[in-house]
Amino acid sequence: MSDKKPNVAVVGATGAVGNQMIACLEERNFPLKSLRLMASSRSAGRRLPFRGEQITVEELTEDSFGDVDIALFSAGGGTSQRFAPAAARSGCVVVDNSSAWRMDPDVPLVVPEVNPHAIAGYTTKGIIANPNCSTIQMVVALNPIHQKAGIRRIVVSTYQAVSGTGMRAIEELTRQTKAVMEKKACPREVYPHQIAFNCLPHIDVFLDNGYTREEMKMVNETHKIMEDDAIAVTATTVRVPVFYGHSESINIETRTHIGADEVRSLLEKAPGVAVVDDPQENRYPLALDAEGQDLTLVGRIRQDESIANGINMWVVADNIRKGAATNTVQIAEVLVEKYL
Ligand code: NAP
Ligand code: 3JN
Repeated sequence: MSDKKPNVAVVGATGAVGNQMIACLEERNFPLKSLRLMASSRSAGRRLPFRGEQITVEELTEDSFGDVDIALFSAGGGTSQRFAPAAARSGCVVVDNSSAWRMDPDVPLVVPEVNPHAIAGYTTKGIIANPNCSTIQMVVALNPIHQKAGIRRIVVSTYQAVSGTGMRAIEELTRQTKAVMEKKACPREVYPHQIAFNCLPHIDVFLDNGYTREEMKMVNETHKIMEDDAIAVTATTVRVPVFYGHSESINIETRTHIGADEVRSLLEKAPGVAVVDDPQENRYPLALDAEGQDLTLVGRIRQDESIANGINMWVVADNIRKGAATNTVQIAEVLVEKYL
């Protein structure tokens, strides 16, 4: 592309992630020539605002991509599986938010702060995958430590906001919270249990090994992004009654010793990270502070006193922004700048 102003499409434009992608393209002044918005037939004809204009949502079909240079997908794994190859065949590069292509060896899985070089591999299939939100914020915080001291093992527990499940879950938490406060019956549609005033140790489906698919995404995607299968990773993923912002308690064991102060100063210089770590002043990362911005917040950094080379930390990011939409748009920015 000579003038470096691509025609862009957002697929899944009416969803929680797609909506935020449109906002990110606008906020970051993404250099595009045109923007097309696509969803299912249910939403075709709806109009959504972009740069002061109203864009009409089109129904996604295999013929949708004729003049599109970059397509940002967030319409679920099935839609990506079916339509991303068609888009790529018509010459467009797909940046896909679903898990459909993440572990395909011919598809780069990218967090721009960690492995931007991997984007070069997009030419084989014309698809680049965006990792799971819980993986993204974890590797942004851990990669600088891995580069310095080598991470041997990661033990992570997540506290994930309902927006990670989409628009219907945001509505479900709102409805249930109101119902409980008003002492009315609490309707359940999205989650198998009440989410209001509760914590569910269950995200995505259970697998034969007893882990959930969300937990195994964190294991497998971390290996691929950090390009090191030797890192031992174990995860417990939990849904909590928070609207936006995933929080993670992370414990690591490093190969060589690194002190909490050194971790703090490494992370203060790390791309995409803000250290919020002054417990005496009650300053630590909070979901409410992460909401609406793009940094990964890290705090409660301290030595794990139970082992020789251990560190504990608390890591929070906006799951819909850095965990999904912003990371996707950042990938597209590198693509335009370096590869198209
Ligand atoms: P959502 O709020 O439920 O929105 C789903 C979007 O997909 C809507 O725009 C919907 O359009 C569209 N869609 C559904 N089926 C379609 C079809 N057959 N053809 C075209 N469009 C279709 O969900 P969300 O939270 O935005 O998440 C969407 C997807 O993004 C997820 O399924 C997941 O794969 C991915 N995601 C990734 C992360 C991450 O960790 N990186 C986080 C959250 C989500 P209609 O309005 O027409 O129904
Ligand atoms: O639950 C969360 O907080 C993140 C959810 C991500 C998600 C939701 C539905 C389908 C994914 C994902 O990105 O891993 C998928 C998927 O498997 O595509």
